[in-house]
Amino acid sequence: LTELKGKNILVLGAGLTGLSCAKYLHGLGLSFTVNDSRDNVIETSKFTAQFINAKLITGQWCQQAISHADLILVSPGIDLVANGISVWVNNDCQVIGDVELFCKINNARINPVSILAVTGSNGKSTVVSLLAYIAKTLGVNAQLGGNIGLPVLDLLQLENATSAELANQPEMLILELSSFQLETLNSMKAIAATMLNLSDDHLDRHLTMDNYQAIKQRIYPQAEAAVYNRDDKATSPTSSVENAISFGSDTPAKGHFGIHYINGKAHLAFGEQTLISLAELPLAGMHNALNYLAALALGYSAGWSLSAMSESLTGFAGLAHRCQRIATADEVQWINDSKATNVGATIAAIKGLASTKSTTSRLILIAGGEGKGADFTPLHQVFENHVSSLITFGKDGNAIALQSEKTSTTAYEVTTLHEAVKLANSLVSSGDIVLLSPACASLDMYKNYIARGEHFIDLVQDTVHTTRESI
Ligand code: UMA
Ligand code: ADP
Repeated sequence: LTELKGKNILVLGAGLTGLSCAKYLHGLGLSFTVNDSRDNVIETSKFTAQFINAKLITGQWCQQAISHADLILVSPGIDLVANGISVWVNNDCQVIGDVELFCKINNARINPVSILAVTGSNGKSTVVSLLAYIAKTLGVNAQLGGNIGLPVLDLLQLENATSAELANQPEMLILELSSFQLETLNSMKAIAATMLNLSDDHLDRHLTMDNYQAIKQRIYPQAEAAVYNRDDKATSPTSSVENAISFGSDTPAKGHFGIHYINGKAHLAFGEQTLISLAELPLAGMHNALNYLAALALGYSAGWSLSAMSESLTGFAGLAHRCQRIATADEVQWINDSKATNVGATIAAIKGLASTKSTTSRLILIAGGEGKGADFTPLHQVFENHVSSLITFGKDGNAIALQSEKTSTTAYEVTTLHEAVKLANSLVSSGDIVLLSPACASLDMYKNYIARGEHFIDLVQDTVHTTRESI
C-alpha cells in the first residue's frame, strides 16, 4: 500500500477489471486516471460521481497519461504492443495487472487469504466451479474469482474494513487465471496451482506456442504444490517447484491421481486408492475425468478429505454452454458447446460424445466464427473418425471446412447460425447428435459465447418445437 501512495497511477481499460481497480484505489483514498481507447464505454457523469479523485479519458489512448505514469494497471484484454502504446511507457514505470496487485497486497498481510489457482487452454471454468462446489459441500468458506468474471480486487477487503467485513473475508480464493492475466503475474503464492492442458489459443496475441506455454507456466514458480497433467507434457513445470503432483488418464503412481479400470470400468483414483466410478459422475468424456482429477489434486493439496471430495462430485451438474444437452426431439440430441472457442475444446467434445454414442448414430457438427489465428489441421483426424456432416459458418468457417477435404465427412457452408440449425434439422435421423462446438470465438457475429449459445438454444427450440432439457 505504501508503494501506491504519491504515485501517478494509471488504469488502462474501463471494463470489469478497470472498474474494480478504480473501486479499490478509490477505497484507499488514492487519486488516479482511467484511460480507455473506446468511446462511450462508460457514462462520464456516473464515473466522476463515484470516483471523485479520479480522471477519466476515453476515445483514444492518452500519450501524456501513459508516459507520466509510475504505475500502470493494465486490463487483461489490452495488448500494449499491438496497440502501439508500449513505446510511450517510461522505463521506471511498473506495468502490472489486477491479479499481480492483488497478490502483492495479499502477501503483505498478516493473514493472507489462501489461493488455489487454475489455468489451461480449456477446462478452467469447469474446474474452478467444481472446486467451489466441493468447497461449499465441505463447509469451506471459499470464493471464486479471476477470469471467470469476478475481478480479484473485488474480493479483497480493504485495510480499513470493519471487523464484520473482515470476518466475512473468505478463507480461500479459487482463482481462474487466463494467459492475459498470467503475463504480468510474478508474486502469486498459491497453496496449489495447475495448468490443466495446453492447446492452440490466443496466438493472435501470444504469437507462438512456446511463448503461450511460457506465459501459462508462470502459474507455478511460488506455488506450494504444482499440479500438472501427465497426458500433456507442456503442463509439466519447467521451473523448480516445491512439490509436484500429477493427474492423467493412466494408472497413477503413489501420491498421484489417475484412472483405475475395474472390470473394464473407469474409476478416479489416487495412487492405489480407488475413489469413484466415472459412470456415477455427471460430466462425460475423458477430458472431464481429467477435470475431476485436477480438482481433487488441488483440494487434496489444500488438505481436504479425498473421500468427502469424491462423494461431493456427483452433485455438480456442470456449466451452461459446455457440452450441454439442450433438447432431445425424435431421439435426436442437440448439444450446445458454444464455449468451445478453440480447436482443443472442440476435439475434446467430439471425442467425448463419440465415446458415448451408439455406432449407428451420426454426429453432425456446427462450427466456425473468429479463429484467432489458430491452426485448424488437428480437426482433420477427428472429422475423419467421428463427424458425418460438418456445417460451417462465420469468418473462419471456410478454413474449418477445408479440414474435411479427403475425409468421409460431408461439408456444407452457410452464412448464419439460423441456416446451420435448419440444415442440421433436415439432415438428422433418429439417434443422431447435433453439436454446436465452434472451435472459434464468437466475436465476428456475437457479443460473446453466451449470446451465441443462447441464440442456438432459441433456434433449436423454434426448429424442433421441443422443451429444453438441460443436463
Ligand atoms: N479496451 C480498450 N482497447 C483495447 C481493448 C480493450 O480500450 O484495445 C478496453 C475496452 O473498451 C473495455 C476494457 O478495455 O472497456 C475491457 O478490458 P478487458 O478486455 O481486459 O475486459 P474486462 O472487462 O476487464 O474483463 C477481463 C477479462 N477479459 C479479457 O481477458 C478479454 C475477463 O475474461 C475477465 O472475466 C475479467 O477481466 C475479470 O477478471 C473474459 C475473457 O474473454 C471472460 N477472457 C479470455 C478467455 O477466457 O479466453 C482470456
Ligand atoms: P475455459 O474456462 O478454460 O474456457 P471451460 O470449462 O469453460 O474452460 O470449457 C471450455 C470448453 O472446453 C468447453 O467447450 C468444454 O466442453 C471444453 N473442455 C472442458 N474441459 C476440457 C479439458 N480438460 N480439455 C479440453 N476441453 C475441455
